[in-house]
Amino acid sequence: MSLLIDPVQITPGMWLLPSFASSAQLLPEIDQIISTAPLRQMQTQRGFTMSVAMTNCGEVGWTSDRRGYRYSETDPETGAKWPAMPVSLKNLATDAAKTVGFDGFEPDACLINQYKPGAQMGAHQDRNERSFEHPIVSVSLGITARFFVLGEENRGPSKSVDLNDGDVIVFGGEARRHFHGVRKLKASTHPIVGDTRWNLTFRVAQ
Ligand code: MD3
Ligand code: FE
Repeated sequence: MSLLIDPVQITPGMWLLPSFASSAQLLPEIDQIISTAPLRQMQTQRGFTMSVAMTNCGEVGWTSDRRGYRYSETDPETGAKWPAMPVSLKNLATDAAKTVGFDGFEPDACLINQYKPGAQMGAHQDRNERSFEHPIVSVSLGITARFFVLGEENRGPSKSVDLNDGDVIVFGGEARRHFHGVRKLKASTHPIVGDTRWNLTFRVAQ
């Protein structure tokens, strides 16, 4: 099935695989994860509450609080290990990366972002991972969001892409370092997912 997908290069190193993933298949996996590692709105170092609700699966998970951003082996809310990354999710990420030339992508972390209408993510770089040499694979499910990407600096012209249900993006090479974010989510409804957008980002953190 996935072999029929034509990757589209958005910028050097940034590849879109339209409809590569299936929300009907992935939603039960997400439900299982959030039943043990509940969604939470994290605090930034400056004391703001993020509008996106987050959790993780994998060997380590990304967290933020007044002490800063980091990867942790345990969920600070429960003290327990993060739920394991389901094999089906890991294989999806590995397949997507391989489709655009990144063989052997073995993520050890998956950040799960839940957007409700009005939620957004300001421009940032992902730089808490040990190395930039591995790509990041992003899976979007549910209602459409407008994603934007800049360059190595948080200024200048941006490029925008609408991310629809099932779309997968692979960020490798120079795109891996680029500032990016998500515009405020407009209210809408997806027939399976409802009034929600999910984004899963698969990373090699350690
Ligand atoms: C480009 N999430 O979780 S996914 C994030 O839709 C994040 O929830 C957004 O940015 C979301 O960090 C965008 C696309 C994405 C993820 C990681 C990247 C783009 C990236 C890392 C480097 C460059
Ligand atoms: Fe990011």
